[in-house]
Amino acid sequence: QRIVVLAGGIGGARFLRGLRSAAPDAEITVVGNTGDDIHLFGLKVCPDLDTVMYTLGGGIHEGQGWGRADETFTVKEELAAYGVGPEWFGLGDRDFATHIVRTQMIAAGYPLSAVTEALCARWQPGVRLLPMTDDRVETHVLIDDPEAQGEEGGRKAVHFQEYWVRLRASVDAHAVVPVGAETAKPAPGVLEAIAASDVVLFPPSNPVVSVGTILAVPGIREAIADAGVPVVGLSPIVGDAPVRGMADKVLSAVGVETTAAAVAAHYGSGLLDGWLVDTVDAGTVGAVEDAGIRCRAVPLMMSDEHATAEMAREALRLAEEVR
Ligand code: GDP
Ligand code: FO1
Ligand code: CA
Repeated sequence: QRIVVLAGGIGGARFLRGLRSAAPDAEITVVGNTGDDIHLFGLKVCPDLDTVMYTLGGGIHEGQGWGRADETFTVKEELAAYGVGPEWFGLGDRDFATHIVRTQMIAAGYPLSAVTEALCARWQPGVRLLPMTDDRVETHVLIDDPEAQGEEGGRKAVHFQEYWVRLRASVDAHAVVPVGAETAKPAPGVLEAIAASDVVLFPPSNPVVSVGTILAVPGIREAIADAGVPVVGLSPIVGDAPVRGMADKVLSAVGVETTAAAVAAHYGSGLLDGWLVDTVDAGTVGAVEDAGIRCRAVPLMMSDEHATAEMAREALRLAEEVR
């Protein structure tokens, strides 16, 4: 069985760990979000690709969900001693090595997809990890600019990481813009994997800044629709709130309510065939089905790998029902 998964960071990575154990013989291709990528200290950092790679490769800081286990921060402290920031982004020593290798290979002319494959040769994630594109796409968030208050257009765009990590999404997002997406091309292998897939899954990743950004790369959404295979998603919203993170902030920015049913409607019946909501949201199953999307309520908390594998099995079962 060939499965394609559009994944962000933590939610995508944890789901993939369950999927891998639920479907050990499946050929899993992950199309990873690169809109979160940021250049820091001259290095290219790809948080979502690295979260998937470290999680599936056994190197992740489990409690945090991102970055490396057993991490130290000597380089960061030394940079700070020079007054060189940003200090709000925590790059650890072990993690730095990944970004150095990546940046060096890119400078040598390798596309991000080839670099990701090379990094995965070490981590052996057990899936084929592809960036959504080799081109530069950067998600920016439009927020109020206190410096320009009262004036028309008193707003500014900040990098997604600045909004998420430095500002902790504490201010309203007026818009989310995947800068560069409109001219980006899917990375080699992405459209081919989708066309050859038996099922496409949307893990419980952020619908706006993870899955939404991947779908913003021209050709990917169309390839999924054209593949003619079941497309099944799992809600990252449980009980009208994100399980973790601040997805409600970016959902508001695109005019979508923070409910499992609203996220399904946002993807739409033109794209999505099946949708899993948590048992606490069982009351919304009817509304989702009325919108033309087959829906089931099952436990959706990824508390451990066993529970997550069961979620993956439910998603694959729903895919068979709508096939
Ligand atoms: P990020 O890039 O690290 O933000 O990760 P993703 O975009 O892949 O996933 C983020 C989403 O995962 C958030 O909106 C969370 O609500 C969701 N999430 C995290 N843990 C769980 C869980 O155990 N169950 C469900 N259903 N969603 C989860
Ligand atoms: N998230 C944080 O909340 N604080 C950090 O300092 C931070 C550093 C960091 C370094 C490398 C990396 O791959 C991820 C990192 N993240 C950090 C996570 C991350 O950038 C975001 O949670 C996701 O991009 C949100 O989608
Ligand atoms: Ca992310």
